[in-house]
Amino acid sequence: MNQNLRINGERLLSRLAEMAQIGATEKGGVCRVALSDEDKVGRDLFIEWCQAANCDIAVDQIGNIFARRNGSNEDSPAILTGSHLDSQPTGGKFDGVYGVLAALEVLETLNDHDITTIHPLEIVSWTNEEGARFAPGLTGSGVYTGVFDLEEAYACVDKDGFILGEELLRIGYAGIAAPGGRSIKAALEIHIEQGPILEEEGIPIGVVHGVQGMYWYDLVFEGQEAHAGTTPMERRKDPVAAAVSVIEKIYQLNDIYAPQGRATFGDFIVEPGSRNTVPGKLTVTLDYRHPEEAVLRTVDSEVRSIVDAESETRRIKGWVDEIWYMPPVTFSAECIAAVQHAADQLGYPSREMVSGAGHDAMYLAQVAPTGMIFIPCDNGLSHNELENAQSEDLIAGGNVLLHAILELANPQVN
Ligand code: HGY
Ligand code: MN
Ligand code: MN
Repeated sequence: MNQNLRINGERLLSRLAEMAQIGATEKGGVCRVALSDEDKVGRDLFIEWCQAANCDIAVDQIGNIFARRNGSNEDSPAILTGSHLDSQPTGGKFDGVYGVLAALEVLETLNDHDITTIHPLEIVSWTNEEGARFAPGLTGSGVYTGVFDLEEAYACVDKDGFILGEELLRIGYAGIAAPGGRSIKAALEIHIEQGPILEEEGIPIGVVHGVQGMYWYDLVFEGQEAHAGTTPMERRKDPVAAAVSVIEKIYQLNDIYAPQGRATFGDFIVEPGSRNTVPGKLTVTLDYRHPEEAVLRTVDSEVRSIVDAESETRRIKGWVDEIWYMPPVTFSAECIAAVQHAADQLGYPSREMVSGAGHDAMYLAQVAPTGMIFIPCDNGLSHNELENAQSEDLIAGGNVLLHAILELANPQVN
């Protein structure tokens, strides 16, 4: 009966378009950073759709939103699927949102066809996946799985001095449910690849086997403020000069681990930030990723040595603040198989892959068998307002999610 089941593609596409209006930017992207007014409006719309689909809604103390559809065996553990609604400041229309709305579309399709799964289905929108405003990211799933402490998460402060816990209260999403402990049999997250592989190979479905690991650092360089005109170069304690050589050396270090190593210096905070004053302090953010834990550990120790050596040479204080470490993750064979079966049964070409981007599924994998599905995105572009995905791929992914969930939610009694 279920073999010919397909999602309502038009409904999925129209909801993606409607959600993309919230925080829409001139270049066609979205700005819905975590716990902003725009994030609130997006959350409200998602809950409105879930309530119309007769879901039971729960919001936990870190603002994660769960929408539950009962199964025939109400006491059995649920199949959980979802992603995040928050975006980068210059984000795209599909990063995260696609995983949340494709999950809702699966639930709606089951409603349309009056199909009751054995296991209940829960769809989820996690708080602050991106970490763009409040670092680190994966806050909602990290608190849910016990990796992050709730009070520490509440105390996170953004660049403008706003506090995460207060912003959560302000937008009305400081729920009452204690994070964690929901009874989950398996979890799936569908997402755009955010990289070039699927599109280059002309393959619509990625069967994701795991996620590479990552470090987030603040590289801090502290020198001495001085006059730009009167201070001879040799007398300066210039944090920028130290940072420039550290950055160059880290790029060279990463060349050793090419092509998989990824070094990103995403933000520079200069103090006092006056063009005619030699800066007193420079903070450079570093996001370093690689699929192998041993390489991550080596690079970690090398980065620290490089900062120490260059700071001494430049007669300044330099240090490394480690913001976050996420080890590489391997997903569950059961979930990988369910995704592979669904792609094969639907006749979609697929390929195995490891995710270059971080996802909430990384933390979910610590508490339940977890897997991911990827679809291509144009030019592999993401974290960019021009992010785009093709309708046929968005719909194909939704159908794979539907059938993978049916397999996991209705285990065949042999
Ligand atoms: O940074 C990441 O990998 C994710 O897209 N937030
Ligand atoms: Mn994402
Ligand atoms: Mn992202």
